Amino acid sequence: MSRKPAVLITGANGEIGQSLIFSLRRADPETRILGLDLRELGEAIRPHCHAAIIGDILDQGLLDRLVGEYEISTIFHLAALLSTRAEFTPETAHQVNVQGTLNLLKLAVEQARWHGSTVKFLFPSSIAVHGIPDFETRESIGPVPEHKWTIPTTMYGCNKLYCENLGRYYTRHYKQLAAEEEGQRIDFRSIRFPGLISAFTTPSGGTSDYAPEMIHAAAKGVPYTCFVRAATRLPFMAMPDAVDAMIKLMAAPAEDLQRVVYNISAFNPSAGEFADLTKAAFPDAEITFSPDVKRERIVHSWPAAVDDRHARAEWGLSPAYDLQRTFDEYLIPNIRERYRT
Ligand code: AKB
Repeated sequence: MSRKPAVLITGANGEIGQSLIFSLRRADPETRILGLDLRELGEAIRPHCHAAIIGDILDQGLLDRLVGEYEISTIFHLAALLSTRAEFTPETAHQVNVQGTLNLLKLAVEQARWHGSTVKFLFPSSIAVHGIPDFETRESIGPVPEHKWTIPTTMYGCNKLYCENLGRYYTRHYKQLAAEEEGQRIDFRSIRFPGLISAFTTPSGGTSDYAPEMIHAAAKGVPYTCFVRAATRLPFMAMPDAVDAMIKLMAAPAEDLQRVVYNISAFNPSAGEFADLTKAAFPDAEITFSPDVKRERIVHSWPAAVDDRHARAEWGLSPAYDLQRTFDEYLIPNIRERYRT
């Protein structure tokens, strides 16, 4: 039994989870982190977790035990099946991405009831909630705001969009017809992430993976065939800025927030520009373009740029890394060190 408030992170072993754990602990070494993942937590992050829990967000018994054992004040619900993987197993993706999120929202309500205060809930949504019909349209519409073009074409996009709505429901309308007022129990906040690029981990199962795959392959001296055309543009962000954005949004006073879901982005290079910067850093890199029509169609259904003015105005989104700085100060030095090239 441990009744000090704890932060629950699902998908703790994933790309975002690992970075988030380091950042939270750096900001406050006393933070009690419960790291939950299907796989055993990596050695580097395990010492930073008060408890490392191997388990499934679909295991109701496990979640019930967490409610009984801990006082959870904050949840970062990062566990998900990403867009490419979800297209191979759409029903499993729905189970994990939607049922898993519902389970966590229910856990948050029970926690809030149990200890009588609001539970904060961060949900990472995605540019995949957008669905743009074709390449020409995406080139002509300019930066896309949160409420436009929201008819996604992927299972992952459908899941994320629905869960944004679930979170809004749990925060603003939960059991609205109940005889007794529930009061506000969950404070759900969501960020629509662009493609993310980390120097320390490689993604798996996503469709924005071509950018990080390209640079990690170049550093390892492995040829890379990019599955979108060189002209394809997509919003991206360096991982430290993504984590910083989550921490900033969670710290923002509720009265400053006008919405539940926020677009964010930092830069939006074409795949060709990304390849040029990669080759400038690794002159021997072998990068070719051979578009995979189906995966490229998914990328082209996402915006080439997003309008993130609400995040900037309401909670101070201000990415520190533009594209050049991401390469010069974050990716290249850390990736070189990682592969010792
Ligand atoms: C994916 O490619 O599925 C993710 C995303 C854009 O949310 N990286």
